[in-house]
Amino acid sequence: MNIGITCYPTYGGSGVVATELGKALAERGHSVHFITYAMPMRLSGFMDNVSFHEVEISNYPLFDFPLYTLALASKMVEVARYERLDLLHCHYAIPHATSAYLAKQMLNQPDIKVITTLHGTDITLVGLEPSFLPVMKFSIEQSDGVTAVSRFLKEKTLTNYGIDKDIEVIPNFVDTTRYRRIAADEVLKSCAPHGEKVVIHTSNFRGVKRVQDVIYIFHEIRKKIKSRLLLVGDGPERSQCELLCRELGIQDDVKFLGKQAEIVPILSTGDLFLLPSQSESFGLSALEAMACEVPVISTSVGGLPELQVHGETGYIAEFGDIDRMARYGIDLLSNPSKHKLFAQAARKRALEFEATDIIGMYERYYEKVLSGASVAAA
Ligand code: GMT
Repeated sequence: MNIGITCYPTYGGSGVVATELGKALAERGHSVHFITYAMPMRLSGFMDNVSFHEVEISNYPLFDFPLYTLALASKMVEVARYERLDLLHCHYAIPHATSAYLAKQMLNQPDIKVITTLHGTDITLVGLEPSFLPVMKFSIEQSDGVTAVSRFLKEKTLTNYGIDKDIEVIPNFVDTTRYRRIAADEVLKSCAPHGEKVVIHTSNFRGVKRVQDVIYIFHEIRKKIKSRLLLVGDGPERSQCELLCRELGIQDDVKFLGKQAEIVPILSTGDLFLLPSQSESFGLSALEAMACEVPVISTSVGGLPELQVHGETGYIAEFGDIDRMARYGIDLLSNPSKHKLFAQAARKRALEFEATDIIGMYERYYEKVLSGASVAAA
């Protein structure tokens, strides 16, 4: 198949899923064309069957705001024509699904199919804003196929937007041959040189991630257990988080590692992963940690209970219940035999989201949509 993939190229779950999916499809012999405004974060170096098409946005003085949706639509048309695309797969509905709809109208080729994968905040947050809601509903309904990364997100989409459409649930995935616990002496030597327990959080430091809660939970854990906190990623809340660590006087035990391209050696030092999000449609970062044998303590929001097994792979608590999450953390970190069982269970659960299987689900879904099989009726 000739597949166009559009995603956000920045640090974030939807871009990671789109890029890893594209690379895996290319390895299976498909021709994959990434269409976006910058090289996706996890796409570097030459790869057979993969090309990158940059969307250029012109800055005419009359335009107060960049017209990315339109520039993307035009680039989609160009790539679809020259590369004879069979389908355009949009990750994150806003504005990608809208651009793809426009592109399809301009192409006037009913055979080219548009598939939209919903990732989370496109549905739960941004899309609900009155300025976007009608165009979101329209663009989702006009897609030839729609997938969501959890049952939670599927239900949310159907109820929030009143959409009469079948949505296929295809969960996030992880390459468990790459994401596995490895010896990570270098990272340990630098981040936890005196045998401290390692607590990890990775995110884009947006409000919904509640990184401040991570710090408060760690603050409680640290009172009982010699430990270090590794914070991976960057974003709007980072400065506030650095300030909070100083106010709590724990700055020497918290390392802000910033955006990291290679996460496995870091996760491999982990004893505990914290994800106290306010909203999380799936929780790819938790899955990646689990694959590296790191038990997870998370909230019960969104799709997290579809990934995590409470009392087996980690613990689940109510959103905002910092004390409970801290107690769970102390319990796990002070009980080595229990911790070992949880670490093994986390890895076992992650194997259920093995990339090879989930990529196959996408491939089969593509075939279904391309064959014109009905995916329209719920
Ligand atoms: O979590 C983020 O803020 C990034 C966001 C994105 O769109 O890049 O992640 C969303 O998509 C991921 C991949 O499908 C999911 O694993 C995340 O749970 C989801 N984030 C939220 O729903 C907040």
